[in-house]
Amino acid sequence: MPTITAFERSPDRGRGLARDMRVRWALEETGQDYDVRLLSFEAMKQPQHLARHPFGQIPTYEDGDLVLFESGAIVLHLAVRHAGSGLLPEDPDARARAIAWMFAALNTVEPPIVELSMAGILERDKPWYEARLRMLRDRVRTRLEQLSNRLGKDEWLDGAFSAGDLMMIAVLLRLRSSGLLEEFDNVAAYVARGEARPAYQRAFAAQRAVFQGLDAPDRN
Ligand SMILES: N[C@@H](CCC(=O)N[C@@H](CS)C(=O)NCC(=O)O)C(=O)O
Repeated sequence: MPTITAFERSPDRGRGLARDMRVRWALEETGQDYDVRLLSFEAMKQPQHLARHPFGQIPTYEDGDLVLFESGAIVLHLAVRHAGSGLLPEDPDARARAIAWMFAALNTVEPPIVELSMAGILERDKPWYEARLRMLRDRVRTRLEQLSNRLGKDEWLDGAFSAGDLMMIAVLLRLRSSGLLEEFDNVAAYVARGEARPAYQRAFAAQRAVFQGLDAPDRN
């Protein structure tokens, strides 16, 4: 059974924003049981974990001899490995487009979102904070508007739900408390469709149970 790593005490207080959430979601979509190794911030920087993750972060994924880091690489591995799960389309062109959406989520949409949330944590006391906040919110808004235009009235980004949607929705969820998602009805509805998936719900409950100090709920 694969083992992933996650925060022992997630800074998001169990709101599903840490990046193990996207891996848990992919594991649930592909029907895989998994173990979780919970790590303190200190343990993440120790040699044992640095051997798994050169940057001392979570999540990681271990299955037999395979040790992976980077949430995108892990989700892609799961989608390829469990081809029948439908996380990647069979048609080669559609598959390539789903992977492109994964990269878009991680490389184009997530960076301004991370910058916005980091500013809220680290720069709140700076004299220029309000002006910077406006600029960062506008940068995120630009991406949301572009995504909204592409999505239009469609249910998912490119045909059936795929790993591209999983990654995009996992990234967009980090905007939950910003009020920005609500400015784009179709994007907000898209995120809600993702959250309504039973696999997402199971993953969310499992990571929340860690924060609440409970055992993970029964998966059946
Ligand atoms: N690009 C990496 C980012 C990993 C990352 O930033 N993980 C955060 C938790 S969501 C972390 O471990 N932060 C603690 C730290 O960097 O010390 C991925 O997608 O897996």
